[in-house]
Amino acid sequence: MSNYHIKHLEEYYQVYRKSIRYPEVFWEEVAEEHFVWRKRWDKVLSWDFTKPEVKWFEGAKLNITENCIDRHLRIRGEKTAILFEPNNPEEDTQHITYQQLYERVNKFANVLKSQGIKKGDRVCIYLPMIPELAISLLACARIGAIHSVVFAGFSATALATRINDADCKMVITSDGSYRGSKTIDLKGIVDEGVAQCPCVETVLVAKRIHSEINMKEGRDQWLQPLLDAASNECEPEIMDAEDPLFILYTSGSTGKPKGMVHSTAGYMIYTAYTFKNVFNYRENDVYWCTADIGWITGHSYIVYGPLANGATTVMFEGVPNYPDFGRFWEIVEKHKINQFYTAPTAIRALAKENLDYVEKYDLSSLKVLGSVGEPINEEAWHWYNDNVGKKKSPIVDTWWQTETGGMMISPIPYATPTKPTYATLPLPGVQLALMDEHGNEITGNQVDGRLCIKFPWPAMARTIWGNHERYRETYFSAFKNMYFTGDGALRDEVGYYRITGRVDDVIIVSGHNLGTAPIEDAINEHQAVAESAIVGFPHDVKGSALYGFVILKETGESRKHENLRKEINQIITEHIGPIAKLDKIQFTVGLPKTRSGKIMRRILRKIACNETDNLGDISTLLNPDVVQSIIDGSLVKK
Ligand code: 6R9
Repeated sequence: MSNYHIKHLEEYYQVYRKSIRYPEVFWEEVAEEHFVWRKRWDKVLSWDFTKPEVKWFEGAKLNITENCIDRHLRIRGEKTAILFEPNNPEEDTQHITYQQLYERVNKFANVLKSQGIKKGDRVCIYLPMIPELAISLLACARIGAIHSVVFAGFSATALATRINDADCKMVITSDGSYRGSKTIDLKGIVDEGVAQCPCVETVLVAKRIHSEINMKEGRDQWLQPLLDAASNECEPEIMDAEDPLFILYTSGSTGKPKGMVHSTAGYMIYTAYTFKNVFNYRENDVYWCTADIGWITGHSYIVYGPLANGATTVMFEGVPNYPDFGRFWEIVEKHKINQFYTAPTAIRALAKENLDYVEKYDLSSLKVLGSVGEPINEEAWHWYNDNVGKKKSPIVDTWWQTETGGMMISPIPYATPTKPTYATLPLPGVQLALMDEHGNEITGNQVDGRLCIKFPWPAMARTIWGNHERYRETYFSAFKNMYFTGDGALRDEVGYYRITGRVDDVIIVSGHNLGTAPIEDAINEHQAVAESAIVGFPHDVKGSALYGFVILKETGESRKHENLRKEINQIITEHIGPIAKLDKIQFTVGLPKTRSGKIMRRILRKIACNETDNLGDISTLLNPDVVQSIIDGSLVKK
């Protein structure tokens, strides 16, 4: 891609205004400048949010892997595309060049074909963070098969539900995986899950931990011998712009997970454009996103966005605390990482530990720090800024969703002045609206409301797999002609946006709307507090009152807890006002979290309301054990 970057705030506003006034011209220019098209589009955009139907670059033909791999070979063939950092720091890093990536993807694509996978077939990928994961996504895309990656931490039941929903013919997995000092029997989980999936004909198995596993005759095949026998040339399948590229499941507030369907051309240009601008990516930078490819962040900003830019993207197999809490920083120093992208939950966990773990390493290569997945609280923001970025690397707090495909609100580094806890300004092409509960747009600044998007952007999901009506109902029915995000946001005096949390997390106390995030921010400011979560519970006078679950850095003696409760409420009063004071504060060992690190408030709400006999499915939690400790009021880790 060209070297063009937005360089200062005024330029951002110019680009933004143009992108809003002439969205089709704007995106057409992005598409024309940077990509390989087998056939040009007939029409840039057609859309109707009532159906809803959105089409970008209709008539165009392309293959995304030609754009992510083939076209780099001439000038970047020997450049590292994927830098694989294993779980065990003693094991060698692997550098996969663009040329090697080309060969490995082509071989893998030929294996898929030889196993009967054709354009439009769904392939489930259940792999740890090893190179085969990125390669298998690209191999599917090479032949036009639709990949459906399931995070390899989900249970057998969760896996089976997703395989059946998308009617996958094949599952790609490994014998097992490493996670810190542990190993996980992935193939065992797949066996249990696939037993409930009549649609699965083949299971391909990569070797990672060399464990003894069962191979089911007629269904299971070792990957390596098939790769060895395959040719390293595979003609790319020429796809329509709107052909589905992948399905990725996200959990809704109710019902079964939603298989969000992303299409090819729009997703490609949007992830490429946002990657380059939000990370200020320059040729020869080394970029690292710590997410797992099992989440949208990994799809868009480990695989497709970086590779479409010919970047070097790091894949890390391990965890932040193995062999110790310095692992992230050791890797930053070792590979001279320039852009580092992680989640607030990881930052908070590391901020609890001794600063020596950070200070030991040379982090001077860092130029941009990213945050994604949840609101970043003020304390974590400062810790990240002070200790990792040394106050010289801008933090890009990027707001977006599985459904949006790419980042939507974020500072442009070195152009947009950052402000702690603010995702700041919409990216070019993104038209936001804040709506009130009567369906009216709230104009002006210093206001808050429900965050909606008024105009299509290229990477938006096109439907929910097999259930278009649910797609319409969930995202396009709350507000006329708008995509509703499910989040609340405020717009400050200069037009910066701050995400205030899921709208379903809003708690109304004595008629005042309170977002959970600002209260949690305030509590986390207390020096004894590691993390907290707020929910509402019924109250005679106030309607709802606030219940806080608080993790302390050190449990300490219980006689001190009463004082701590007072101090926490004092801080809340100082930050927000007495209205936001908590009626109940429970100190706890942990908070129930989803695999991607989001607090499951639904469960905490039930505990706060004493409805513990009906907690719903907790099997997909990262830490299901913690639920019983909270119910018991125990401060001891199980
Ligand atoms: C990319 C991703 C989406 C939800 C989203 C919002 C929350 C994500 C955020 C953020 C505040 C940010 N969220 N980024 N909240 N600030 N920078 O995380 O996708 O897993 O689908 O989650 O996450 O609530 O609606 P996904």
